[in-house]
Amino acid sequence: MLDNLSSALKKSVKKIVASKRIDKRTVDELVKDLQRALIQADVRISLVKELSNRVRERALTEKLVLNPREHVIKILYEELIGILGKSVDIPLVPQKIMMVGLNGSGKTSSCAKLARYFQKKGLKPAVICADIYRPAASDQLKQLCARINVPFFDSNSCGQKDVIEIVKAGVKEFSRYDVLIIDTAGRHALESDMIDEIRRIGAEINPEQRLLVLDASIGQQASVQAKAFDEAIGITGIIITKMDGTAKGGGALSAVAETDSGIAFLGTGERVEDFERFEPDRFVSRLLGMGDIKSLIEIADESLDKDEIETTLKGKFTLNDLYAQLEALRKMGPFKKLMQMLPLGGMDLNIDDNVYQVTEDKLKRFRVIMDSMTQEERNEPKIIDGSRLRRIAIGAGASTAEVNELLKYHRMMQKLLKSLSSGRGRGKIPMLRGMPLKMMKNLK
Ligand SMILES: Nc1nc2c(ncn2[C@@H]2O[C@H](COP(=O)(O)OP(=O)(O)OP(=O)(O)O)[C@@H](O)[C@H]2O)c(=O)[nH]1
Ligand SMILES: [Mg+2]
Repeated sequence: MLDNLSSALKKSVKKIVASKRIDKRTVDELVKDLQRALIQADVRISLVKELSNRVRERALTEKLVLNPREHVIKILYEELIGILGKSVDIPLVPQKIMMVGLNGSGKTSSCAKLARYFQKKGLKPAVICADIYRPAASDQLKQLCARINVPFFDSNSCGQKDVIEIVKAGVKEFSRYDVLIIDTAGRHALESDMIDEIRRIGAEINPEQRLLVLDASIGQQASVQAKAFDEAIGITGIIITKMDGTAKGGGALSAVAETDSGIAFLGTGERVEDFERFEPDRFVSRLLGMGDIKSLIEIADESLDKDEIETTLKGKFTLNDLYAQLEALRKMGPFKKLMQMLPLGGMDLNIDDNVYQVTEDKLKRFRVIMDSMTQEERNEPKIIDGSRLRRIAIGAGASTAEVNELLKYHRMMQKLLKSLSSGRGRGKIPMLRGMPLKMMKNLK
């Protein structure tokens, strides 16, 4: 998603991280790169200019709270959220949602995606097709709904031909469901008969949400459409689809951010699961390669004991700690994925791939080898010399190479965790604070 923009921004961040000093030249270069990247993503030129002025001004005049590099990255992050991010919350409550938008924008696909979204959140969705003009429309939606086990209603379900009658019958039929999603027919342009029809459906069922579906490839034009639909029928939120297939997504996001409407969801592919809530901070973090900090904190909160981590990070990290740590990490999911979620984790950290490949089998082997060590050796692996190594290997029925592998692995983790814990600031998860810029340095 927005690969070009993202790689350009990541490159800029990398340059900042690598620069020895943050001076006017560095900032000017950053601003130039930023302008190029945003204009290519179809962000309005005057908006790009405003943003670059602000970045330049803030980077050079604001009082430093962080180190200069972190300071500039923070400004970049905040300013990008300022132009790309205007989100709206669709509450997880029983409600009726009407989907509107021009032809081919992705309404029908998004109905199914949205249904699945609510389903995953534990609500019972049902879908009503109010597109009576395109014969294939009903089948398309019906198939999508069947795939995700969501009940579906259309003109065939009630024998009605009139859109209002169909919707009325559908709402009645699905009175026991939590979230009713109503697909409507699109038109090539904002035509009065479409507006009239949507208005009539709206007046009949009074939906809590009227979501406008926009194709990301329209870029800056998104604001024109958003304003027009909002004036005509009142929009409560926007879904931007096909973020995966266009370089102009940044233009669409920034254009919407300038209107009164907020973005609720993004469509990121053709599959029903290619759909996500639009959360500006997460979105921009990802664009910058700063990882999904919030997600990581959530996952970590669920599966790790904070005090345990604190102790591990503060202490000297023995082999015993390694074992406990590995088990905890295993609970959190693939380590590589976790590393990518860390701030700046998307960048090449130059960590040996072995770090990621701790399989369950290997864990068991490591355990057996550790069992063959004395308490002293586990606490102070440095004392393991050649003869101790051989003794441990024999005791564990392992080769000395295997024991060495464990020791090497331990050293690698020790180094990694040490660099993580040396980040400044102590928060919920200490290693997430103080941005691992240091980590990058240490691992280079
Ligand atoms: N790559 C990609 N394709 C999408 C996305 N959303 C929708 N599509 C595709 O876009 C095409 C049009 O999507 P529909 O959901 O049928 O659009 P619609 O607004 O219902 O179209 P009409 O009912 O004709 O107005 C289909 O081929 C979808 O598979 C997306 O997020 N990414
Ligand atoms: Mg459709």
